[in-house]
Amino acid sequence: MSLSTKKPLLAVIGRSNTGKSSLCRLLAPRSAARLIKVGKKPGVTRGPREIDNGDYTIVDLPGFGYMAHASKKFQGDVQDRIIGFIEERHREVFLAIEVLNIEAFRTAFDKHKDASIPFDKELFDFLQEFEIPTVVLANKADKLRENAVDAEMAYVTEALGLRGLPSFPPGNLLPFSAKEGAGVAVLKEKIRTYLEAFTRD
Ligand SMILES: Nc1nc2c(ncn2[C@@H]2O[C@H](COP(=O)(O)OP(=O)(O)OP(=O)(O)O)[C@@H](O)[C@H]2O)c(=O)[nH]1
Ligand SMILES: [Mg+2]
Repeated sequence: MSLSTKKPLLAVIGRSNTGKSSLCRLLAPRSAARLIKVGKKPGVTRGPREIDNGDYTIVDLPGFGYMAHASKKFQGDVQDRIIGFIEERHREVFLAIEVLNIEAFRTAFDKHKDASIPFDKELFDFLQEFEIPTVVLANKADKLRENAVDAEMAYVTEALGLRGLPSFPPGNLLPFSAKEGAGVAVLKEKIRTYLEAFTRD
């Protein structure tokens, strides 16, 4: 086992193209950030990729859902790998960040909700079952008009069933923009708090 895998893990998960790797770039040291691939088309990260970030390790997981040039079977395999990762490593994870594209969340979620439980929701519930502290990051907020952000955040609260969850403080749903750096200071503070609580216990 390499040294970095022994550090507590920050798991970055979510649908493809939501900005997970862009977020990892913002958190990682500059030398590592340069090596993280970001792309316009969904399905760029085929990881999980582990990034050493000093006292913890960031894990950039591949995105689920639609991916360019990938079969349905491959997409299903990715979901299985994300679930497998959580099952195997949950004891090491001090915080999971579920990244959403807040501009597209409602449309993507509505498309699936009658047929099955959308994977966004399944994944969130799965993290709670393993008692992994979770932050839901409403990324790409810069794409919405300022007065539209609140309504989309309220939709996410309903869709993921975040209201009144003892394991989920309301402040853990954060508006964010990896492009403009909005929300980074608040997020870094939360990461510190959860890391300290994890290493203390
Ligand atoms: N407008 C805007 N674009 C963003 C933001 N964050 C990421 N992007 C863009 O969204 C696209 C996807 O970003 P990635 O960071 O590669 O997304 P990902 O979730 O890692 O994607 P996969 O690895 O394919 O699952 C890129 O073109 C980014 O530049 C944001 O906050 N605002
Ligand atoms: Mg990626």
